[in-house]
Amino acid sequence: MEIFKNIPAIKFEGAQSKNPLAFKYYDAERVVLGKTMKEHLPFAMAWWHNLCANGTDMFGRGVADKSFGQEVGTMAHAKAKVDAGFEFMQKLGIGYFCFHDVDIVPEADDIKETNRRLDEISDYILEKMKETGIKCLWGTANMFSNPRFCNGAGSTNSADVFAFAAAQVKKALDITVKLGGVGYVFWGGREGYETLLNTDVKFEQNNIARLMKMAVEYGRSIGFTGDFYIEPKPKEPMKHQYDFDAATAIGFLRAYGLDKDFKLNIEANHATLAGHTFEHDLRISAINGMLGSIDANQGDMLLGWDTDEFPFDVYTATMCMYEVLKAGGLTGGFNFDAKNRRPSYTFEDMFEGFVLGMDTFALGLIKAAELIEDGRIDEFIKERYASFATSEIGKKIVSGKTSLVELAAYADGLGSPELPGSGKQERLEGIINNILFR
Ligand code: XUL
Ligand code: CO
Repeated sequence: MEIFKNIPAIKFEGAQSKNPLAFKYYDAERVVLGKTMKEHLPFAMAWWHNLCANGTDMFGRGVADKSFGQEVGTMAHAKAKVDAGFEFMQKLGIGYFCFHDVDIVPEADDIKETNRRLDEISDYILEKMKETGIKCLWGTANMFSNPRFCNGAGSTNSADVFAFAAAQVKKALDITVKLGGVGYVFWGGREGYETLLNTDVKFEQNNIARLMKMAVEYGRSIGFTGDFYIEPKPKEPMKHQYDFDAATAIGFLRAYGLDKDFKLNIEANHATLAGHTFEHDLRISAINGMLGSIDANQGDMLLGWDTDEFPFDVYTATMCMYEVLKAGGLTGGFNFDAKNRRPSYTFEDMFEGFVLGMDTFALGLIKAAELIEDGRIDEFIKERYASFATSEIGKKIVSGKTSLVELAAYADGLGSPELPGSGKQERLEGIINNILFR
């Protein structure tokens, strides 16, 4: 039974189209730098925002009706969400989805019953996957919504709650493997603290690492060959979260020997909450060989929280795709961890959010490819460090064949070194505008 009745399959109509339910830039088969857009941009739908969230916020109840004709909180509703989700992804040409355990079934009072429901719904999802060819990008366990996780999951002070979290991770891994997921995510929403006055940071971090190690051991034992991901976020809901940003998460993974099995899932709005640009966290991940997947969304410069908006900012999407192209692509994909604004509560709005996001990233891809082909940025950076490639002393520094003593003796002969050359930021920013708007 068709759920989104008045909404046709979304087609590419080109930049001149005024049809809100058509792609202006995302042309799945268009080839950019040797690969199709579809290959460059493995888009995913986030089950939670798209099929569960109804606009409820701290100040008011939901506005959007996501019952899909069933009583919310029942297994019939869980199945209706599967039907809605697959129809939605098919109509948009989205190849992947991401889920938390409790997005796909209502949580029962007893975990044995929740797990039974997960088995039942994942059978149904698997059928739909076979029918449509749509795949699972990643799964995860929600270890932040239930009150038992108020002090964290891996970082909790309660051994029983830790055990419960472990049980959820185990089951979420089972389901992710059953659905052929490419990755498995840890987003540590409550893995942090409200005050140091009641917190043993070292103990909590050791325990988070213990949970992750057990997840790796179990995952590998049941045939999971994909990547585990940490999704860094500095704060919200906790005042301070341990996976603050890419650099912090990489340090943590290396300190505990988890860096071979984990990569990062970088979310735009999390990077900006950490006081970075999106592209900063992508670059830090990429240069450390840990850029795995992306949660595509954007925040609001004037709001200090995680607004999870559909990406609209083409500058940022261009800089993101520049990083992704330079890194040779993602092993994961682009999950729209994004939700419609509360007043955009219709089914049509759900589609238009994705049309906006997919078009924004398609434009970002086109423009990032042009930037690379243009070559001026690359050329400038190469020139900027040329003294290390051309001068004798520069070559010695880079090859590690010198010492403070030798460099000090060299500096004695320099007098006052010449200024290091202009950074030319304004010229480079002009090149970006030139490529974006020519
Ligand atoms: C929260 C967030 C999560 C993770 C998965 O800010 O991004 O939805 O992506 O738990
Ligand atoms: Co996210």
